[in-house]
Amino acid sequence: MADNQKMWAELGMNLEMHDMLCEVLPGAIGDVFMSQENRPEAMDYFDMVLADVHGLRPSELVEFRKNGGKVFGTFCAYVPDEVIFAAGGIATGLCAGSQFWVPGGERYLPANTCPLIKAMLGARFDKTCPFYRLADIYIGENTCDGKKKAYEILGTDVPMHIMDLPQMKREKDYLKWADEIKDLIKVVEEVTGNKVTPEALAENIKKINNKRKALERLYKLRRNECVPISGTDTLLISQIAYYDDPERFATMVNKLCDELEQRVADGVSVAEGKKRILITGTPMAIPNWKMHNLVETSGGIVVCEETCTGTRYFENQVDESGATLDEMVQNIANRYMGINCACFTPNTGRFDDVVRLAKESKADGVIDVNLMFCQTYDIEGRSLEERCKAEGIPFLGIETDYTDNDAQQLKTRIGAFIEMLG
Ligand code: BJ8
Repeated sequence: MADNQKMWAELGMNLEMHDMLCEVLPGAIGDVFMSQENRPEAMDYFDMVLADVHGLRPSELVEFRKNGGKVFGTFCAYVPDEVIFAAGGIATGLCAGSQFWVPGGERYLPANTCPLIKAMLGARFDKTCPFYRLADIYIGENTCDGKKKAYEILGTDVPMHIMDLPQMKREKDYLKWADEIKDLIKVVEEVTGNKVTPEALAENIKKINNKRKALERLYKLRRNECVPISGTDTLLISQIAYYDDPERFATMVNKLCDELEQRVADGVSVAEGKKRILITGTPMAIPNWKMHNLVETSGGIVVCEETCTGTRYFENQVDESGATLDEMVQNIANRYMGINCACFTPNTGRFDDVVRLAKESKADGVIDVNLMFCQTYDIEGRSLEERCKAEGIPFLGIETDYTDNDAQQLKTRIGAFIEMLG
């Protein structure tokens, strides 16, 4: 802890304010995670990462930078980590899931902005997150309007590169995204001073694919009648995926999956008598565990997340057969364009995904969770509800933020929905 204090001071953090943030974390971890019964032993690793979330990984990244390495902060599931690692850099997600950062963001943004965006700016400008301090450059993307404009404000304080994500999925859009990835390659080469070679890119395509495969294995295990792990624990793992070392992360997830396979064989379940719920909607950045906690303390078990802290992050591998840099870049572009974010039009692929995943995970019902003031997901929610209803899938739409103000009211609604599932 003393070492952490020194590191945080050297990163120019606001230590007094950061102490206030650190004070609430142990209580939240106890309430949300440690209160669960019958957790897999291999969750130890992820618990440890969480308990020292601002110490463990940041100290590795600080060390990496001392040796000349460059760290790239990212915000979106569309940013291809492969090319950053291929240049010898490290990509780290910049999470924005805490209410603690929202008031800081409101100093720069209208109050009616999505809490994720407000938290992004609060984390940076309040100087209370080591990841936001240590990243050499941020990689943003043109997705929703709020993020786009917020990046302009972040760019006054930190170097930023914005990727222009197409918002339709025509052939020319796939080519355009490949072009954007080539521009990103130029940026990472410039920042790191290293060339992205075909060999390095091929190696890192495999590395990130392995991480995806580990997560896919984990998610498939949740489809069993015996659900061997809670949704709350799985969400934590998906959140950590954004910033942990990819190889170590894949190893630890696979180790956990070995244990979960044994649990399934032994008939160990954390879902006895609970209703199976698929959650879809906006991403749940660390430490936003609100919905999972509410569902899983109201008679439900979350068996799948169709979100960017869920299947959108790992479904579909990058084709590993590319021989040239151009082929590899196009293969990367094709994989990422397969993500179905509400900033695209049309986005019916997401509806197909939700229906497919609900069937695969044998969900009894779907809960669509929208972060307040996120227009794209909010508007899309209506069509998603119609589609789910047409498929005979019970559906509940929820809009919420990072505060606990609505927790009781949500618990009542979720409890009633779960009861209605029979
Ligand atoms: S690929 S979901 S991570 S943009 S910030 S859209 S909640 S108003 S985060 Fe996202 Fe990439 Fe899409 Fe995924 Fe809404 Fe808030 Fe915008 Fe948000």
